[in-house]
Amino acid sequence: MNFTNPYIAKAYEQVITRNPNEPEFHQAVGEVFETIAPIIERNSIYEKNAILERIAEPERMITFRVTWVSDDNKINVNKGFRVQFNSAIGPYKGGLRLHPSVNASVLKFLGFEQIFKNSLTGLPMGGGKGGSDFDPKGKSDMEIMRFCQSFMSELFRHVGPNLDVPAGDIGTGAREIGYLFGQYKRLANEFTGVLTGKGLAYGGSLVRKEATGYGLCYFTEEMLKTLKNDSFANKKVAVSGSGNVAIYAIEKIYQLKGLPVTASDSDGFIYDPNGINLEILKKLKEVDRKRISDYEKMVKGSVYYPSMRPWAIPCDIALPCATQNELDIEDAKILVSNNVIAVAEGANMPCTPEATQYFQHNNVLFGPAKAANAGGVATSGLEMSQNSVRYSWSFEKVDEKLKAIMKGIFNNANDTAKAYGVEGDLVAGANMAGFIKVADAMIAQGVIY
Ligand code: NDP
Ligand code: 2IT
Repeated sequence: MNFTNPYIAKAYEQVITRNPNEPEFHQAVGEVFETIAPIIERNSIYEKNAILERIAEPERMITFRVTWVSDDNKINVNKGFRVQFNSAIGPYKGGLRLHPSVNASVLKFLGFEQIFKNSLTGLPMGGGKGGSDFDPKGKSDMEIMRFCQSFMSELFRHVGPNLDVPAGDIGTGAREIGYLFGQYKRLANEFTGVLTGKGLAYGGSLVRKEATGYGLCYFTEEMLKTLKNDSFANKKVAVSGSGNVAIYAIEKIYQLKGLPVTASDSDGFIYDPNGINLEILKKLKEVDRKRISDYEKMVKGSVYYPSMRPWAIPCDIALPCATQNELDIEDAKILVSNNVIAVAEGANMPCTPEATQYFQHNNVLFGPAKAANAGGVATSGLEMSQNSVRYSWSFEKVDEKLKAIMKGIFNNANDTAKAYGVEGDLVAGANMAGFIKVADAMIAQGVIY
């Protein structure tokens, strides 16, 4: 990282020395610090209030032991975490990731990103993230239940509907949220909206399941329309991942008349030139919890490749929806040589900084994660609103609100980029727009003398 502004350079250096061996966290902070220089330079109030030093330090970081018993009666131990990063504009809000790669660096990068993403939604939500290095793959339902109960047995004292409201992320879907909610309710002895992504029968919101994927497509459609007078119609789309975000991005691509041709998991990807069969994909992943390689046996004409990166398949639009750093500079070069027109991040930080810059320098429209995938947490915010008034809105109403929020996020990022002299740079626009609101709220609330 090369910062020309000395205050930003110093604040970043401090993040590196204070948080050694946390490359994902350094990357996420570096990307934000790099792009908000115009704001820091135009307004000395942020330096005077040490906002960069403060915003990059979590308000609270909780780590705990999670002990659970597997089906063979063995006692297992995992690490549990909750990073309560920033509560300047609302209660901490963000998902729980269950994946063996989870550690403090990964959760701090996710929690840091969440601050700005949540700010962009326009809803009153602070930033947080949590999870465990528990691997849900191959575990029985009962093992998942026992793990979730044990995890919540510790977490429950740190969360609450006006304090911190977790939700899903990688490895945490409807099943896990159900078990977590049940345990919270038992321990707290109250029925309250402490988690989002809940089942519809017990306080969940319509559209929450679809929200991240749908929102990603609403954002991309708006970006295509405004900046290129174009749309998804008749476009070939490469999608990575085959989880919650990828599945509902694929569903919305079809509704917008595009053709999604790939889906992947951590073992490999499937290329289906006729368009991914959504019904089969849903059954495979949501019901049977199988691998994407099984798709090839079920759909004629499809081909399975044992590599998790589908980016060499020629496409007009690329939507990385799996995990961080899954699209690097080599992938970016291939996509550009195949004339990709737009890339939008469904996952958090899926493109490396070099890949992002390569797209931007080659006039590829680029929708950064904080803006493009904010539809999930935005709809979580709508779930919180419905819970607090004890009412459920219709699918159409929530979907309309989601669409308006995504359009608003695009316009905010685009207008902010223009206002600060970096027209068309949605990475900078989103970071600056998200930052200003949080930083101003932090200043307004003062510091302890
Ligand atoms: P899921 O667990 O539903 O699906 C994750 C998908 O990505 C799976 O296909 C999984 O394959 C693949 N994947 C996960 N980790 C890796 C890895 N290390 N290497 C390769 N492939 C991997 O998660 P979601 O769809 O919810 O999340 C996907 C991304 O979207 C994440 O970055 C998440 O943070 C982000 N996101 C999610 C939101 C939500 O509302 N759920 C909201 C905003 C962002 P496999 O099964 O083999 O692990
Ligand atoms: O990364 C994300 O925004 C999420 N995993 C969703 C968080 C939420 O609280 O809905």
